[in-house]
Amino acid sequence: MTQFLKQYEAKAGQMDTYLNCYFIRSDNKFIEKINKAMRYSLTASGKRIRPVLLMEFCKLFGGTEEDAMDFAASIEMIHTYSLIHDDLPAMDNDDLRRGRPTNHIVFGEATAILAGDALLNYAYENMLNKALQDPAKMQRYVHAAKIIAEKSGCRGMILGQVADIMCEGETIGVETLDYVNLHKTGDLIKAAMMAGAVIGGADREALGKVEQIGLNIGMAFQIVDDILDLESTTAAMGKPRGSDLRNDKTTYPMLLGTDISKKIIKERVDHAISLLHELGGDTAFLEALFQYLCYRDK
Ligand code: GRG
Repeated sequence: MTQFLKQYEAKAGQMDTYLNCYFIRSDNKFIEKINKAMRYSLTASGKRIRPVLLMEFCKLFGGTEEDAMDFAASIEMIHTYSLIHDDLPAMDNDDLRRGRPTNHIVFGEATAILAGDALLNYAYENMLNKALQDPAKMQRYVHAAKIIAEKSGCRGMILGQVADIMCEGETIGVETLDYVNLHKTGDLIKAAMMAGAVIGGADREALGKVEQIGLNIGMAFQIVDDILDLESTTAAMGKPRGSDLRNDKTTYPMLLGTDISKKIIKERVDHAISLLHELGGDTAFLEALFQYLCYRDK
């Protein structure tokens, strides 16, 4: 295993441990029920990309792990809520997620909706708690929480999901596809990087660069996901890796072919890495992480 993978697994593992600490056992059967459903999806084996990005961008600007941990956990809660809701029968109607039956298959639709809602609210509770605990850095924490709220809400990830649903079954071009990808996938990745940078102390100019890095990595990440779906479908003769690949959804490899899509991924990653270098500091791990995320084969 490469040095990078060892480091990444250690950081993701640390995040797993931390996420587990947010839930306490209770004798109250109602509390126990919602906690169980939240924890089921949150502690399943996700890649923990967003919390690791948040943490690393915080450190790049001089912050510590302790400064960023609650926000890192919170962004993973928001990501997990979006997956639970996306899997519901009213949306993608998926049976499997993170190698397990989806939340609504195990707990029922009503509880799955509530578990998603609860994770979303718990995320903001934890972010605000952190802001209140550290008055000296309250401004940074509130700014970071605002970025996360904006980029995951009706001008960010949710907007992307709405656009995606509205485009189902329609013939769309690259411009519309970029709009969907930018918001649905790119905005939360961007928010993770920007929130980390703000907590670490980035100034306005640096934050603008981080936003551009997030945009490019988020877009590249979605194209990779679509190529992997297409390749696994071809390999399995009609069985998609996840049901994200559906006939009614347009993707980059469907529109432009795999070779051009891979060229676009490389252009975006190269651009992100050159902006990262402009930020200065020790960027080696982040550079390797971008390459891992955008040149992965599974
Ligand atoms: C329902 C509000 C709402 C939003 C849904 C995130 C999302 C928007 C839908 C999930 C489906 C999907 C394929 C989204 C594109 C982004 C993406 C590739 C998500 C998967 O992220 P990973 O690969 O997943 O980081 P893990 O499980 O590793 O965390």
